[in-house]
Amino acid sequence: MKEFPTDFIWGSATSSYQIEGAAEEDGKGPSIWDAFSHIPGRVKNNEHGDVACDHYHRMEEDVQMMKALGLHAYRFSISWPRILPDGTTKQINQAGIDFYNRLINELLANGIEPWITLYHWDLPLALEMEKDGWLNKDIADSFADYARVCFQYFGDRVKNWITINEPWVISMLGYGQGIFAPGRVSNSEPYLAGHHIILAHAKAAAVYREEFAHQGGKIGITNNCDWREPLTDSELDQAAAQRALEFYLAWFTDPIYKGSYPQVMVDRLGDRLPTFTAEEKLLVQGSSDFFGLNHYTTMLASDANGEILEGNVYGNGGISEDQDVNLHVDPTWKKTEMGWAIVPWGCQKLLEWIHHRYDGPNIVITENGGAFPDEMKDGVVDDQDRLAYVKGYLGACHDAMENGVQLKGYMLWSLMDNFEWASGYAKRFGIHYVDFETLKRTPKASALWYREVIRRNGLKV
Ligand code: PNW
Repeated sequence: MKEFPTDFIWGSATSSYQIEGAAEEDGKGPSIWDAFSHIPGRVKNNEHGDVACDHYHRMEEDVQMMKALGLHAYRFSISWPRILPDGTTKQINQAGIDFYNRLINELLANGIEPWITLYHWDLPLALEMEKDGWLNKDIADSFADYARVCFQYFGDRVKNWITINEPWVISMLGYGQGIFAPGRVSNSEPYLAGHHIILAHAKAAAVYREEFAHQGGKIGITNNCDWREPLTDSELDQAAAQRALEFYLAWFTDPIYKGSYPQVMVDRLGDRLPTFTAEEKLLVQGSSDFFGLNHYTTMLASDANGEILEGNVYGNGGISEDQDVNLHVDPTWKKTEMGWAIVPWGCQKLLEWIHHRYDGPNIVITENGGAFPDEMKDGVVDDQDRLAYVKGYLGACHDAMENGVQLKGYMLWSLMDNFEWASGYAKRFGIHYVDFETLKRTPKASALWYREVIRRNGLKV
């Protein structure tokens, strides 16, 4: 048995746009994902989150599902425009406040700790149309104002706050490759958006620490990162893998833990990478109480030497050239339905890389999981592939902890099948199966297994 510490936090995660539905109900304003998903061609089969899992109307049932699992923690996000319909505090939507109050109270009444993400990509559309969203520095203040509203209304009961989910995805997929909202394609905007994301996070954290210290909670940010394994042990490939990790994760975590961007980004990006003033550096450094990490996969990195090869995972767009790295997947590795390779040892290596680079921070894995081609047969979904994925990654977490990594919790993505962004409903990440016709939820084999892992506080090996 691989046993976990007695205070280890076992959780599961979702996000507002992916599960709530009720897109135009009870005074909610539109978000960039409402708009983006309704542009023909942006999402597979032109699907959208208008109804999604209808969690907005099935919240009590969903909390019972979490209780049956024995979850310690539930990570969900607040839809910014459900609370502030135009993104500003001009109007606070009481019905939105009421919904999240009911959810929080229901969780606590069932012994489940709420972990709230303030921003999981559903930016109020008005801020995009009128202010250019994350490209405008003013967004940092808008976000801090929104965060303050959340601390005011929910902070008496909520003690775990995640400001922003996955700055890399917001910047690179939203402003670089354009495959996520707001759908822009550029090789400079990602770095501007990323800069404002860091400032927004830091301002919200400062509001929490300065005005709400008496609430006694913790606030941090969640970044995503894959592992980058050098293709060969040549010095050039080793340096390429390191550079790829710096362009992915250290882009956001170096400013927060060290006060500045990685030197390699400064050198390679020139004036496309904004700079922090002395005052901003102080605001940003030390602004996260824990290291939130979403991790799914691993790629092989090799030095590109100016030549981006056919088949590079990120194509010829800015990402590959900027870091001068070729990324590939070993053809012998098994993959999930997203095409993401299943490499548990990459998870261990990444955790140890973070541990060493940032002096042993408290890490929480706020997402890990996989999409698999689930089939419901006689009322049962026997997702042995997902179960094996999670078992492998949890084993890797345990090994990293034995090597000193301060991992404090693990949240499985996702509690239930949901709207998988540009992939629509075709990609299922849930440990509960959702029938999108009837919206009925059914625990998969992985859910029944995860319940036992939580109950035993460990993995049978
Ligand atoms: C994360 N990538 O998204 C998100 O936080 C979730 O909302 C999402 O459902 C989950 O992972 C599964 O996709 C990512 O291309 C999207 O590297 C894309 C990437 C990584 C994470």
